[in-house]
Amino acid sequence: MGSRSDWPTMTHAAEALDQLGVPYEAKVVSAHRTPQRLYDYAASAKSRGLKVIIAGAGGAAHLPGMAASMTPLPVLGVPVESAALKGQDSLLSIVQMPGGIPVGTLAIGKAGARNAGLLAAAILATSDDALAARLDAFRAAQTDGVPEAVED
Ligand code: RP5
Repeated sequence: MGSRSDWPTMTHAAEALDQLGVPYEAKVVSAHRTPQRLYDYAASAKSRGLKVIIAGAGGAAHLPGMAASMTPLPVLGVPVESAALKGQDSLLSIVQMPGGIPVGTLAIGKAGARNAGLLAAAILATSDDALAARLDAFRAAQTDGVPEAVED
């Protein structure tokens, strides 16, 4: 994520990964304030054994696109809600990638972060049967948890 201030949002991605037993690392890597750290992180991600990158950032959110430009790994972008424009700026700057370097962009804020965790797990589950089974169980439990009646 681009800042420690993104963690209250991005922790929802971490929670989803925890729930599904997917190991991860959580780091602050700013495209604007720590460009060399971003270069080092993205350029070494695949050789360090990472499989998917979730990049959350707000405002003029260059982190996901810049990370995607420097790694062949799939990059999922989470637009963090900004104070000035409520994350519209984050969303548009992440989703409007020019053709050639894709970023899979999620919803603004908490839902997007949670879904980024779930989507990362789904990507990993295509080559991990045990994780696929955990994901199926999670989805079934979620379905079971939705009562049809409007009240008890
Ligand atoms: C972005 O600027 C970060 O991703 C964060 O969402 C936003 C504001 O950062 P802080 O000023 O709170 O550190 O780079």
